[in-house]
Parts: sequence; C-alpha cells; structure tokens
Amino acid sequence: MARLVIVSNRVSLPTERGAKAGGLAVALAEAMIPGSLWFGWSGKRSVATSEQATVVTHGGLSYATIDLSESDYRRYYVGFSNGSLWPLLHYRTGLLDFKRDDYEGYLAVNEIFADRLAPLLRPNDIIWIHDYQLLTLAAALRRRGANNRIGFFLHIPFVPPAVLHVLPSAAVLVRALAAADLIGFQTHGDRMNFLESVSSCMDVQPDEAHGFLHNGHRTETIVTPIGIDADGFTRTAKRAAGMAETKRLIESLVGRALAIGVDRLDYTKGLPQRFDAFGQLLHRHPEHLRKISFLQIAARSREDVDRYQSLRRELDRKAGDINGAYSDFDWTPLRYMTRAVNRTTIAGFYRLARIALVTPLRDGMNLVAKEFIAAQDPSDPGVLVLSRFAGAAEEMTEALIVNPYDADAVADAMHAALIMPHEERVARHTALLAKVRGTTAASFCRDFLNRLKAIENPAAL
Ligand code: ADQ
Repeated sequence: MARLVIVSNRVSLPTERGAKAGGLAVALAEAMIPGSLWFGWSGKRSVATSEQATVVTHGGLSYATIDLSESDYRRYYVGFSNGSLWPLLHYRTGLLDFKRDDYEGYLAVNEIFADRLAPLLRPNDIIWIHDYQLLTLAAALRRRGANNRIGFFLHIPFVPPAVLHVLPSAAVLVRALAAADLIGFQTHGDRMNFLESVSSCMDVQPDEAHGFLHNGHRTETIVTPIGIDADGFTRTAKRAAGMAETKRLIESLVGRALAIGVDRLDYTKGLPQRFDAFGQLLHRHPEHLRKISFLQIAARSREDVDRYQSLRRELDRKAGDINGAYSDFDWTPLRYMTRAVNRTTIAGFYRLARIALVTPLRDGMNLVAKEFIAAQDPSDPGVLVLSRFAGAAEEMTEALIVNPYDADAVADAMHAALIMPHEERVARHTALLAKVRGTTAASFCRDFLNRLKAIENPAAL
C-alpha cells in the first residue's frame, strides 16, 4: 500500500502537543494513518539550517524535521509567509510588507525542504503538502525527479486575480503550485478565485471539471472543507463541563450569560471590531447591562511580526475603554486574556456559553465555529454568531450570519441570540450539528486522499 507523506511548515510532534493553538496541527493529528511520515520544520532555530532531516518514530508514525537558521526563519517564515502571503491571501493588501530578499528566502527554503525530503521518498509515496508556506514545494520536488502523486491543500483563502497581482511575482507562485496533481480549497469561492488566477497567470483555460492542462501535465482541483472530530469533541466538552475550571467560571458568572470568543491573536480574526460590537450591544441594548459577561481568549501568536504587537496594544486599549465605561463594582463586562488555554478546558467553556462570537474579517474555514456547535448541550444550546467572511459560513447557514465590519449589526445579532426562544435555538443547533458531524477532520482527509489516489499518474505506478 502506498505510504502517505504529509508535509507542512511546522511538524507538531506528539510530545509537544497540548495547550498550543493552531488549526492545522489539530486537524492533521486526527488524520495521520499508521505508517505515515510527517515532514517539516521542527520549530527550532539553529546556527545553520539542517543538512538532513532528523527522523523519530512515535506510535507507528514517523516524523522528519529540520531546523532553520535564523536568517532562513526570518526571510521565509516571518518575512514572506507571514508578512506578505498571509495578509495578501486574507485580502489585506494594505498590510503587505513585501521585500525581495524575503521572497528569495522563501523560494530557497522551499528548495531546502525538497532537498531534505527527496532522499526519504519512495516511488509509491503519496505526498500531501499543506498550506501557504509551501506554495513552491511541489515544483521543487518535481525538479528533483519526484514523479509521485502530489496533492496540495490551502488552509487559508485564495484571492481573485486583481488582489493576487498586488504581490510581485505572484504568477511564479501560481505556476509552481500547478506542479501538484491535485489542489484543494476550503470553499468554492476560493477555488474559483484560484482558477481565475490560473487563467491570468498561465494563459490556460480551466475545463468544466475545474482542472487544467499545462505543459502536458494535468492539475485537478477539489473543494474539501476541513472539519473536526465532532463526536470526540462533544465527549470532551461533556467531560470538561464537570471540571474545576468550568466550575470556577460558573461561580464567577453568578448567573450571568456568557458570550465567548476564542482565537489566535491575529488581525484577520476581527477582534477590535468584535470589541466595538460588544460595546455597541451594551450601548444600544442596556437591558443586558450586568446580565452578560464576554470572555475573549486570544492566544498570542507570531509575536515577532510587528503588526501583531500593535494589534495587542489596540486591544488592550479597547478592552480598557469598554470596561472603563460600563463596569460596575461587582461586574466586569469584558474579560480578555492572551494566554493559550488548553482545548479541553475551552470545550467546557463553550458548552457553558450562551453565544459564541466567531467574527473574522476573513478566514479559510474557522474551526472554533465547529467546535462551539459540537460542544453544546443539544437540549439547551448556545447560539453561534458567525462572520460571512469565514469559510465556515458557506456551509453553516443556520448560524446568525453577520458582516463583522458592521458593529451595530453584530450587536443586534448578539441581542437576537440572547433573547432567542428555546425552540429556535434547538432548531438552529440541530441543523448545524448535523453539518459539523457530516464534514469532519476524517472526512476531509478521506475525500482529499481518495481523489488524489484516483488521479492517473503513470509515472508513479
Ligand atoms: P487558525 O487561523 O489557527 O487556522 P482556526 O480554524 O480557528 O484558526 O483553528 C484554531 C484551532 O486552535 C482550534 O482548534 C481552536 O480551538 C484552537 N485555538 C484557537 N484559539 C485558541 C486559543 N486562544 N487558545 C487555545 N486554542 C485556541 C488555519 C486557518 C483557518 C482554518 C484552519 C484549519 O486560518 O481558517 O480553519 O487553519 O484549516
């Protein structure tokens, strides 16, 4: 049987998992099939980038990692991946911080990944590359003679050509990506944007099956939304509801409704806008004063990117403003923390919450929306307020869908959620839970890999 080789920027070793945030690590952990190999960066910075991968085996799985030099890390990861591609692919062209040197570092590290991975490959391996840090890896592997089936999945959005071309050399990246046999997206909108970009960068026309032919190579595309282990998460939430942390939270609420937000501290997640919306709720609907507490857990991430530090300062100020304006001697409306909290504890908090605010300005999918639904007590569920710009909104239409830029509309949705009749809450939750249970981490992997395996690739036979 063909071996699965997963490649992602960061390898999450089983020994390191725990409270750490990050959707990719969580989803792939659900997906690793015994015998598979997972290749990527160790997360360590060394004097020099590793000459070869370090391979460890754990629970029937192999993990091959390399360290990066400080300079490679800065240019490839901090500079180009997080300073250019991340804002660009989230439609934030104004935040783009393009430097040619970073771009060259990005290409170089993709070549290094290919160099270190190539000796570990077997002819029948199926290679599955993940996310925006590795857009040029498939092409780099092909140049080293890898004829394997290669799939690529983009976890974040893809933009229309007019936005894409803000990035110098965007066409180079699109052409390199086309070296994969199958390219996967979270939503139909993302795939459409990509195919339009293919037309504009490569002068080829995608066919009716959403594939395209270039230089004798056919590339197919697929929409496979990522999900969670819904039933497992429901069990975790039930268990966590009885744990000490949840009990402490209940006591601190003294009967007030809980609204919750859980995100990485990232400018795509719409946190300043969300704080404004909460302020508007208290202003426009004073009947909720003293009756609601909003807990925002925003785990710090990417702290060596400047934009993230200014976001933190902005949120500190806004949180101070709201609490300064509305707090009472025995009530703090907004509880804002930037520590990571482990997933089990969060599952218990979700179950307790009357509302979840998932209001990113753009998001590939957003797994928090799915976790919140899976965590609810079906007989007394909370209500999901969801941004129309999260990939999750394409499917989760029974949530209260909002435009996160409209603070008044988000405040009104929170109000609607707080006064929503029991019957309507149950009906919406039932429909959403069926969807979250239908599109899981396992189905995501199965659908993508089945399609990749079905691709005709005579070279790999
Ligand atoms: P992320 O941007 O990291 O992922 P998300 O989908 O919300 O975003 O996944 C976050 C995961 O980390 C969830 O399991 C969540 O519980 C956890 N998490 C988030 N904030 C946390 C916190 N403050 N403390 C502890 N845990 C936290 C990227 C894309 C998404 C896409 C995923 C998977 O940006 O759009 O859904 O990959 O494809």
